[in-house]
Amino acid sequence: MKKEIVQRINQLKKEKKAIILAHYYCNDEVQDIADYLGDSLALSQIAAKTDAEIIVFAGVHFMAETAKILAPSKKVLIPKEEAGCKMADMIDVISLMKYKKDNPNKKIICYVNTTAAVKALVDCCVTSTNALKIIKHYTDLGHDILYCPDKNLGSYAMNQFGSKFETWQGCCPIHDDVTQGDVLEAKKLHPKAIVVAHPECQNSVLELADYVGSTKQILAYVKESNALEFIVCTECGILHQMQKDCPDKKFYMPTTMLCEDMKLTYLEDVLECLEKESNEIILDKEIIQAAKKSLDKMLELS
Ligand code: CIZ
Ligand code: SF4
Repeated sequence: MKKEIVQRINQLKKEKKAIILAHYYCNDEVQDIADYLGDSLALSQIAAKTDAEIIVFAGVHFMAETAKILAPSKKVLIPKEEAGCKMADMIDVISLMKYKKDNPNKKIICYVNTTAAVKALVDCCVTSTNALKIIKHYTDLGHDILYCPDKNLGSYAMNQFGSKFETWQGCCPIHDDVTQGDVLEAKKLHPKAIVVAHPECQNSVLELADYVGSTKQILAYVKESNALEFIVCTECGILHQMQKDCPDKKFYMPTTMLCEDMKLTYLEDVLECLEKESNEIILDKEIIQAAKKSLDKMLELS
């Protein structure tokens, strides 16, 4: 059955000049049929460069929106329209506009895990791969900044640089729910394991980590490391690629760390989306233009 779905997807991809992009946090079966697998930024950059006419973005809404902003002339589809991001939902346009009015001198730096409308209001975007570098760029220039919406990544950056700035009080509940106790427990069970963590985790967890980085950076670190066992503190979907890259290494999670939104998409949904060309991402031209400025600024600084 699944085999037939894959065949049909491949046939439609050819007929319609379509490509499928999937995030590392997606269900394994979706990762396996993707033309490109990556983090949200790498995938959006692929979207911008491809000559495909249709892009099916298997991931959550903000990721597909980012692809649309960088590739506005392409048809960008998301298999499951309701796939959102709990962190992106923690900041909205009205609250951010009010903040800007009350703090007219702040430079506002925002994580890519935000809606296009929020990106349209900020000075620069960042991803987990380039956040430290870009935040440092602004603080070194003496700017007073707001980092939004992830308080954990914000305070991680402050700890790294010994600087102080304001952060929005948002977070990713999947990463934020892991406690230092959970990691200590996992370390007790696997004393030889190296701890790798995503900066969306609480700082008390990051303090225990041997390596902190984005999904892409964690994958590269684990591949190159001589260690054979790892405690992985990020969304569990990453294990699929890790196990493929390193079949002889062992990976443990401190808790389940599963993002339900990232797991909404199955092969059937990708097929239906391709067949019907449904759930197209439509954004206002003005929003695309303004949000693209913040993304371009990020690309310039990273
Ligand atoms: O930007 C991304 O793709 C996310 C959400 C995680 C990461 O670290 O790559
Ligand atoms: Fe959003 Fe967290 Fe899910 Fe990533 S893992 S999509 S940040 S809720």
